Amino acid sequence: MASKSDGLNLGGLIRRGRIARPRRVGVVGPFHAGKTVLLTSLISQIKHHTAGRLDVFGPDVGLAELASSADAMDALETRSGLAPFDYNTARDRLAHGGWPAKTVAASEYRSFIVRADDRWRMYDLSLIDWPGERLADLAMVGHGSFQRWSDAMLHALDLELFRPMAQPFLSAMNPTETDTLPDSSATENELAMTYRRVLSRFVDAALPFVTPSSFLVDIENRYATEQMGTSNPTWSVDELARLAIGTAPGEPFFPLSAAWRQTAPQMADRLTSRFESYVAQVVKPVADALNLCDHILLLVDVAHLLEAGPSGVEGTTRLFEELLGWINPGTTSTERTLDWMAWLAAGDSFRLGGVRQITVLGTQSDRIHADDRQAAEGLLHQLIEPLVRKYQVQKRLKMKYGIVAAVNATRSEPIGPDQRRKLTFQDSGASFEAAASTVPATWPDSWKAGDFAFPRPHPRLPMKRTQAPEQFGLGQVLQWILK
Ligand SMILES: Nc1nc2c(ncn2[C@@H]2O[C@H](COP(=O)(O)OP(=O)(O)OP(=O)(O)O)[C@@H](O)[C@H]2O)c(=O)[nH]1
Ligand SMILES: [Mg+2]
Repeated sequence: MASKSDGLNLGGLIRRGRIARPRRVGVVGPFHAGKTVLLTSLISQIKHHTAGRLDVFGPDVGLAELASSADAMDALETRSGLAPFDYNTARDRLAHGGWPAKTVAASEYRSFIVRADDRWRMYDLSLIDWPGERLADLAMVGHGSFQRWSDAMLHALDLELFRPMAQPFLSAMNPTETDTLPDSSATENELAMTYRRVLSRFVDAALPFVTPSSFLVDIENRYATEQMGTSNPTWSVDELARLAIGTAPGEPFFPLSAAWRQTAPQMADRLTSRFESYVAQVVKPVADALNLCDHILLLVDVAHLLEAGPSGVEGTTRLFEELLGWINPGTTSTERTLDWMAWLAAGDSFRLGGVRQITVLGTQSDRIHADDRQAAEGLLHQLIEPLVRKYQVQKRLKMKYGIVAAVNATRSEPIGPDQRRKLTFQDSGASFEAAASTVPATWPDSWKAGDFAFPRPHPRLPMKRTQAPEQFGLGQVLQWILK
């Protein structure tokens, strides 16, 4: 591995005209998919891998990080303007046997990296992390106006997947002609409460469509249930009223049907202006950071989807469909030509095209028995391929698929005649064994939540600060990112 004694000195290298290769990677996936753990482990692998172990550019080629946004002195500035990713705290948690805290604010890790065998090129890598909840809000930017967002939301809430949970709100939005529709704050509060109830049902059903996401992570980036003082909300009127659907609990917005917009124009105006200020303050920064990316790591926890049952799979598929529609990945040949011309004129810093590659990663795969991981990768293909095909054909989107464990916390025992899958892991110094379900070769035709179960281990100890977590699949991911 390269070291200072090999002559790697940042100031000197840049002065000597090192060629920078920008790599802008967005780590995307529903909440709890494993984004922050993946980012933490990836960074740790870059910083502390043992030569030959990670095998990104061949067994003898190490990577060296020259500077990063997590450095104590002269930290690099982030490219997106987001806060720097708090690598040190996340790594510290892992090193002490805990998982990093739930993400509440978007952040970026920026890093200058060289390969030990090619020191004239430097990767200028940005890895961007979000709280998964914020992804559900992107539709607001996609639809562009309160009116269009409202119509699209009401249409979506009427789908089979959501209707049973959204019915009271849908009925309120479609008042019969005999109803009186007072244009008052009291009506607004009542409708806001009905909408909050729908969101609380989505939370209970683990459907990733809680928007405005301030209901879960408020705009001060506080985890909303923490403010309630409970991780098991009862969704009482009191509790619900404290959760913001907008920039503040007292200034709610929710989708408003055309009928209401016509009969209650003052309420419509209030909601429109709250929508706009929420988009500017909360959604736009996330959308802008996503716009910056040319490579998306799309994270899917296959074990969790099996555990969650068909509605979890349908909800995730829908979220991805919306996300892909919003990102519109791939580039047309015109864009590629323009890009190339711009590059000739302005150099590497200029870029018109958007996302060129999506890497789909099955995360937390150490929760799945080693003999079933290929089947899990098959499920990943079956889930995502139909969603990306049109972008591959029309816009030459590059796709990769992989199965990873950013922190491998289990060992798979040999499968005996009973076909049971046993995993061993450690907790507080003691060794435990737990059964994991068998992963089917195709998504089952019908099953229900609870039919599948996979253990949830703690990370293994001890992990020194300067020792990268044991993982699998990340060498390949780094190769795809840096290539
Ligand atoms: N066994 C195992 N568990 C993992 C791994 N990665 C994540 N997990 C588990 O999944 C949980 C969520 O991981 P995070 O990385 O925080 O998830 P996230 O996608 O960042 O979630 P949000 O920040 O809520 O959007 C962790 O607390 C762990 O319990 C892994 O590689 N192996
Ligand atoms: Mg996170």
